[in-house]
Amino acid sequence: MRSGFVGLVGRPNAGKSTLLNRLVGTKLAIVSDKPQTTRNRIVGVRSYPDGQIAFLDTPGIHKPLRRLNTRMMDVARGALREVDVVVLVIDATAGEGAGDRYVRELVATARAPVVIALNKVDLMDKPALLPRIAGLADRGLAAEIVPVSATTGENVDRLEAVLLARLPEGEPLFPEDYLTDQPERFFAAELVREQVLHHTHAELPFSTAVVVDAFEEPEAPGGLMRLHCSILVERASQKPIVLGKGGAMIKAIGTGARHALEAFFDTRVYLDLHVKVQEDWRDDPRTLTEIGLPGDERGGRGRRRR
Ligand SMILES: Nc1nc2c(ncn2[C@@H]2O[C@H](COP(=O)(O)OP(=O)(O)O)[C@@H](O)[C@H]2O)c(=O)[nH]1
Ligand SMILES: [Mg+2]
Repeated sequence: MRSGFVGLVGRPNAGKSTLLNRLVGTKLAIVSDKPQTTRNRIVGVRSYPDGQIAFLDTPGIHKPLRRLNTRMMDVARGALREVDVVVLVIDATAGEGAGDRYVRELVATARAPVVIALNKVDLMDKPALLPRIAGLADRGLAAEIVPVSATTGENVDRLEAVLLARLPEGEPLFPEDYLTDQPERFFAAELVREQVLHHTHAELPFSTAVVVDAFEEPEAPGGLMRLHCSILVERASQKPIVLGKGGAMIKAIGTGARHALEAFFDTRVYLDLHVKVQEDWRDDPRTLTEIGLPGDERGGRGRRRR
């Protein structure tokens, strides 16, 4: 048996979260076409007949301007340090930019072996893929390069085999049916935030957060889960945008989120949403801790497993 931690890192929008969901077979991480969707470290455990992998999804690597982004980068850097294998997820359809060099420099600091998952190959002509792989191989950053599609699942089994082979020998670290260490209210907030991202544009996706004010589990199976959330915005002018004309936008967000929550928790859900203006929450340590990004005010990073 082999077992250990595998970190999914890379540029924003490379498909790390889509890949995590594909790998664990459950939607643990929300996905959007906007960069910086993932803010936290999300663990997803998958058990195989010959081992177990704990995957760590991480925020995309970018230049941090706000305290929120600094903490997101702490999460990504922390993952690089604590995993047994690093998966550098690269969008095969995206051209190389300055940001990629930054990612390579950061990944080069990891002591763990690096495997490149060259993602989104479903969008590529196969002939165009070969020079891309050759170019990446020339850099010598990765022990192996595996072209995959997180969306279709193409070649993901090959990636899993490559990763398992590189993990240390050992018994599984978690029970066989273990999935994640994030609390349910985290997923609740994320599913609401996914709808906010889906329905908003421009600045709003970056300047919104979702905070769970109250979370009541159903008293009996099939009962009603009650969830009260605040959608934080940074400026008073953003509130009417999230509410929409006659409340149409918040209604659409609520309906979409309720369906997602009911599917995720497999129960009926009562969802109450409020939009709250909280200036500069992105730089407020308390709010950041509340949304699962603890920092120095707690005297170190929380949530470490090992
Ligand atoms: N066509 C295609 N789209 C993908 C693939 N993987 C991710 N995407 C899309 O790329 C966008 C960013 O995905 P996400 O998983 O949120 O990226 P992350 O920021 O790296 O976590 C979303 O619109 C995904 O649907 C893939 O393999 N093929
Ligand atoms: Mg993500």
